[in-house]
Amino acid sequence: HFLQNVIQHKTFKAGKASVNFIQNTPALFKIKLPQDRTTKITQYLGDVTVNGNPDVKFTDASKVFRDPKVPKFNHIDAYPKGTKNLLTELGPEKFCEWLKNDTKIHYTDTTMRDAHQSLLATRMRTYDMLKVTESFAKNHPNTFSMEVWGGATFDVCLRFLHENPWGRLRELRAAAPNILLQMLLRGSNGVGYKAYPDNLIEAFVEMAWGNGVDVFRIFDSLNWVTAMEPSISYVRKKTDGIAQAAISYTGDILNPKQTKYDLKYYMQLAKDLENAGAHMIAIKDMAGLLKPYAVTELVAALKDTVNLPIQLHTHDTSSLQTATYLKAIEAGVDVVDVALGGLSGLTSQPNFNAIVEMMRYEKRAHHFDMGTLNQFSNFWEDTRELYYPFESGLKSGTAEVFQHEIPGGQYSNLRPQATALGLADRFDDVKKMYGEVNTMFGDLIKVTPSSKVVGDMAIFMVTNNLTPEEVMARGHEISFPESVINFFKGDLGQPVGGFPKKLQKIILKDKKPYKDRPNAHLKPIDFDTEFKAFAKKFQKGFTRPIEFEDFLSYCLYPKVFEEAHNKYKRYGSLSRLPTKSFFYGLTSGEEILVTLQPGKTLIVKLLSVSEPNEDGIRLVFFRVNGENRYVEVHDNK
Ligand code: 3PY
Ligand code: ZN
Repeated sequence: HFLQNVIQHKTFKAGKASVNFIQNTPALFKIKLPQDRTTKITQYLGDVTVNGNPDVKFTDASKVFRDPKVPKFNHIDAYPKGTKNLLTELGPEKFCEWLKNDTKIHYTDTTMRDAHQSLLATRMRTYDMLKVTESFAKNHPNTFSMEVWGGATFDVCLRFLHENPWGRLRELRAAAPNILLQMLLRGSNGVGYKAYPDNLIEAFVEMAWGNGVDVFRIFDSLNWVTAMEPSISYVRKKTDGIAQAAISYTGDILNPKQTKYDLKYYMQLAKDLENAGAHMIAIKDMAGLLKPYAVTELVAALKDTVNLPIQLHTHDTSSLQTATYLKAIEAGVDVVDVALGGLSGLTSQPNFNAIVEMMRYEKRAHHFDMGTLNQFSNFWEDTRELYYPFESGLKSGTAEVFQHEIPGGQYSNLRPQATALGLADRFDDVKKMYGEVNTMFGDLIKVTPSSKVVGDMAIFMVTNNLTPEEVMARGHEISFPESVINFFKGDLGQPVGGFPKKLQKIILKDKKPYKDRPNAHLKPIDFDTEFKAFAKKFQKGFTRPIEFEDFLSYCLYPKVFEEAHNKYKRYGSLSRLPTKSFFYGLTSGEEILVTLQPGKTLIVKLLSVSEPNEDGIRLVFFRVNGENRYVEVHDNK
């Protein structure tokens, strides 16, 4: 702020500032605080210090945090050229030709999306990501792409983190302009858990590209190509980005008894996706079931079937998946998904650092400076500590996943979901039941949102002590969870081989199922009229102009958006608050720096918290940039 005062002073502007200019100009030291933002931020800090963050279910007072170190980079230097520059130069078709012909193995870094979705219930804040993004983009421009958006991150930004997901995307784009940014799109379900009107998905894709996404990984939770075709066509029509269509892998192609999802099934699926216009094919092994010897066959077969680059995604839940990558690389896969060491392994992706080492001196090696790559791993290892209440509790790989088939991205959520329903001690039963529900439902592709339906049913059955046999025998008297009923109606589309008929009747009772695309039943959004009405309703609470992107957030998650908006009105933007303070508040005497924007930094110190008065109100005293102030907080404990 002081610097801004200097720069904006008329003497300085006129180039007449002498050596004594600063000393002789007291006005430069008059620093005006952004009062409203300061009040809101201190209110948040007061609330969270007294009552805790409602999203944090337990705290450990003995926890000591280390200060994560950002690997060195030069802020002034231009960004080295990377894949984003190449895509701009070549366009998607030629870019994919280049990728297919390049013999080096390429890496997608999932640290900022799937890794924390799968290990920390998606709670990673933009604040921590932005600390390292520029450094990473400058140190490792060889990275094929950074997966940073989509999946559950959109919902979690709004629901739990007080963040605008579009703002996150724009800031990451600005910090990494040279590397492809990637998102996970649930096809016709967007970044949600149900079908949305087609024109909403189309607008979403267009705006995602406009705000920074280059690679759209598109999947359908039942591998239903009919449901993926529109999204593929929107990427082709509305963007110059890459439509990467995913085949979601389940079961085991090597199991001779398993005839539903065999090699032929996946080959046909890949062919259909190529015909639908995909630029790339991803094998999306969301639960980590694709074993090393199976991937050899799958990659070879897909390379024979389609003329597109192939990317492999897995989760290391069993701890076997590095071997799968080795075999896939030998079989000629073009890109593999990895996470930086500190956020890798278990339900997350295999370890980026270790895989680069594995490939060193090999024909397909891709050079990465290991010194800094390891520093980035350390950065995330230290940062991860701040998120300890969101850890899933899994301590080692588990081969149980080959039985229950729970996706990595769901695993870290299923335990808290079960715990919240009083099933903490019965998580083993929930996992077992998940596998049994899958069999009962006819062996499904299980990935968001179909995986959520299986999870909901498993929890429902464990809660009510129901066995599959009992459901079949007395299901007519049972009211099933809404998500399960809607699924059997056809609201998530059609599963491979159709629904099990008898169970469908038991669950639907007198409701009628349908077979066409769920989206075809939804009224298109009238963007002109509805956006105007939206802006009128919500502009008042915003200190920035309301955007069309906000309207898209609202269309996808109306209730969540409204609640986020209410929080925004009370607290303003909290994205600049350090993570420790965001989750745990301040301790007495603790001082933090909050850089609201370049040149506007608050130095906030917690002085004391009073005893509650007879109405339960405590006064929380702060010193903010040398000025004393307090906020009132009702003690809810
Ligand atoms: C998501 O849809 O969020 C997933 O990560 C699916 O694997
Ligand atoms: Zn995944």
